[in-house]
Amino acid sequence: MRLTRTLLPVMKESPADAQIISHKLMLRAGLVRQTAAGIYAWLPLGLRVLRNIERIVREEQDRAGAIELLMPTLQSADLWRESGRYDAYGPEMLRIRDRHEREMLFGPTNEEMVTAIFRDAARSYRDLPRILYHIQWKFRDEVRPRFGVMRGREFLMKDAYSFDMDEAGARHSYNRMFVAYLNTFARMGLRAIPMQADTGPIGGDLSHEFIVLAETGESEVFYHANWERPAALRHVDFDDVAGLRSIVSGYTADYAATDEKRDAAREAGAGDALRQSRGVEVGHIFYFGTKYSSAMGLKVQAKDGSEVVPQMGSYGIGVSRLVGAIIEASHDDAGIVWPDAVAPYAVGLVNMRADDAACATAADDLYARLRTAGVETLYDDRDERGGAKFATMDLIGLPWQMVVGPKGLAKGVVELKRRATGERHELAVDDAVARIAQA
Ligand code: P5A
Repeated sequence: MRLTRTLLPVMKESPADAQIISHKLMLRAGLVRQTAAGIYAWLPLGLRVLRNIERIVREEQDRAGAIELLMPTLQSADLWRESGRYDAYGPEMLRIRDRHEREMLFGPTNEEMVTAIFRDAARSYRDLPRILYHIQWKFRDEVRPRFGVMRGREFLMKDAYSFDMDEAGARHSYNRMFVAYLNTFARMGLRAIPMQADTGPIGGDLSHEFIVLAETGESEVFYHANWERPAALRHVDFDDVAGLRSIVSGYTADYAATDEKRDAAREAGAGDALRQSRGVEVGHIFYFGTKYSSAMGLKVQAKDGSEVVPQMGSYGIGVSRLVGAIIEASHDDAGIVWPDAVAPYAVGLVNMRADDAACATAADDLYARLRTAGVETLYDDRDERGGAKFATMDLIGLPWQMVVGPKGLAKGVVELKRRATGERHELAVDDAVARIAQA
């Protein structure tokens, strides 16, 4: 993409209303614009990051055996009356009336809707187990939307729902999502710590939050020093019940807890290995048994002909929140440092001297070659000074920068800079293209 053809409104100064670094950088780097309190438009660069995160989430859900569908954002109040949550949910629910005065709402979550869909579709044990998920916008009328997309009112969530014949099956589904989440966050370059959590308005008796450590996070966390090790990606057989159980128990053995459980953390004897930090909740999983299935009359026939009320769980990932969380975890004084897997473009191509015809021709040629090699490239072809272009590239944080200048050209080389480390190398043009194409 040529920078002169896209919409990339970068800002030198931080907007006054942004308090935390990820919010400041998202506005300065032209990723999002607020359109109302807690509601954001995704500009082209931000949308590319959001789509990359979605893709990783989707791939890992599919790998774990979950099945994608798409449910609407608007729901009927009657659906929520079936579970009893319509009155219980309170002012966080955005309630709407249509032209016939029918009561509707903008969905804050989908337990009711998916239970109704499954109730109409599933007849017997042959239809279970199933994990259904979608990636869809949610609305929660938070009292204090803040920190940009980290606590928005409208936000993108991946929500999955599991249906099993018995508790053992439901725990296996829970473990599938638990391990899928470890892999999902590791692929994004994040260390996310699973912590036992309260279930709040979703209900149930088993729950974990996945927390990314960041000083500006909203949750105070206590954890075992072992969690500071980087997470390894796993090749997992998701159908292996005992194997998954042992992975999960291995991960939950090292102590981790949120604020309220601080004293329990001390008592658990974490001792010198106990660390304290703040963190951002990027995922939350719940096992709640028959809470929704029994309230909403979901029943299926067992093998022996008896009727069984399926056991359920639900599993959320804050897809739009992750954009902020990744920036919190990966930035420096000059701007964002995108992990390769989620970066909006792999490389930023900079023509240092827009006024030099030979440089412009060489940069145009490199842009064509990178595109032919299938490398996602943002080409800064603006009529601007080199210094301003370098500042923009550092701010928007693409993993590689390729710089074309008159001195290098005379020698037949371009400069390749790795954003994360600042390392620079001069490479022959062919080698530079090949180097990036391999990365
Ligand atoms: C699990 C899936 C649920 O809603 N029902 C369906 C369950 N869980 S949750 O913890 O309430 O939300 C799941 C994740 O969504 C993100 N999130 C938010 N992101 C941005 N702004 C918000 N206001 C917001 N609220 C929740 C979090 O990442 C959370 O873990």
